[in-house]
Amino acid sequence: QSIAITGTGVFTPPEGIDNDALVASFNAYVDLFNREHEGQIDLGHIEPLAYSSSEFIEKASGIKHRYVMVKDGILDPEIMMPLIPERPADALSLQGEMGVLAAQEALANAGLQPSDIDLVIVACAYTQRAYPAMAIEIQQALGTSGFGFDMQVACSSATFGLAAAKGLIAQGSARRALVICPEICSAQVNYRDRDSHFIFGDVATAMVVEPLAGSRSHQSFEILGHRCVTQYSNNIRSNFGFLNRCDPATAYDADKLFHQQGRKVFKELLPMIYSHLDSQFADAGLTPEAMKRLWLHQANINMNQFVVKKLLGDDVSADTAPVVLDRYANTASAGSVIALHQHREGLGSGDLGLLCSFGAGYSIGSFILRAV
Ligand code: CO8
Repeated sequence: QSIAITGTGVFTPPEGIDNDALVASFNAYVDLFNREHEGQIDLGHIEPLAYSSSEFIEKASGIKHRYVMVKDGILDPEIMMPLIPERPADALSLQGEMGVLAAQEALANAGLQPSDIDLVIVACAYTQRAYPAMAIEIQQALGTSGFGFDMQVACSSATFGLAAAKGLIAQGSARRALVICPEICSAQVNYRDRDSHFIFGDVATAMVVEPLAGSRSHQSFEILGHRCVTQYSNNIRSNFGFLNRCDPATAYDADKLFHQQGRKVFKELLPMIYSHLDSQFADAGLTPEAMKRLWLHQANINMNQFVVKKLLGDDVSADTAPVVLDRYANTASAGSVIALHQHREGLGSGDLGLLCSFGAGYSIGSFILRAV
């Protein structure tokens, strides 16, 4: 049976931060640090910190702005993290709330009610707790039936989640699924790190996945094929985890936040993406030129331009490979789904497109979709 994405939704957080505001706060932190460590710096025992710049950020990444769930604290050079009050156990969690809002839009676009769904997969870079699963909380909040579970594959969580949903529907374990990616990346950003303080933003996305036959959606994307691959690398890493508190001396060290060797990632991941897509297209009996739209992972504009050029050559219009990272920044797993949701118009029935994630792990997940 043909399985399709029959509805998508995006919840955009209420607050935004542009590069200039972020850089002003980072540079105020640099001044504070260098003043505080003046003696050590003068003796040559430590290096002074260097300023960040909006020009660098836009040129190196394409990012101009990011949304965050909670702005309070992020721009304060004495704090430099979002101050997110803990909610009581009987209240809907922050990540649950984002997920529900994205899911409701996806359900409306699919022409479905929560009771039509019997599988919820929450797939994202971090879940705010281990159990009960975020998916089960969202199942309860929405009023869906069946079962739910969480999965984490960093930037490829959405595509791997989509693959899991498709497989479970195909084997008869579920009728219809929601794949929800509530990403609160701001909580894992090291806003004191010049190399990465600008990279991430928050968002939630949702996709309804179901058999095409009987779908009530006005706009669906049939899944023609997909391919997932992983290959271990330490070049994008966070050591945050449930064992942190068992070593109190290191529990709050900077390695517990996102950190990466951005240049190495660039160099190693691109060839992996090229060969992955080459073999996927060859096996599907298709050429990249058959793709009318590329909904690519949104981590870095230069990286995306390399992928687009490799697939389609030089003369590619902006709407063929839509960019959302200028406003949303890197939103881990959600970026390619935001692109799909916001740039799904203008395709004729039968037109093909590629939904593709790549990132930490390393991991790549790619779907060839046909507009219905
Ligand atoms: N302001 C001014 N100058 C700077 C800054 C700054 N903020 N930062 C670095 N510089 C300087 C450097 O010091 C360097 O100076 P010099 O040449 O004198 O040594 C110069 O600028 C160039 O630095 P880089 O070589 O580091 O700069 P790049 O051009 O490589 O750009 C990027 C850096 C933007 C990080 C780029 O390498 C990149 O984006 N690479 C791809 C990485 C990628 O895609 N990573 C994926 C990560 S996302 C993911 O997998 C999800 C993880 C899970 C979610 C996490 C949620 C938090």
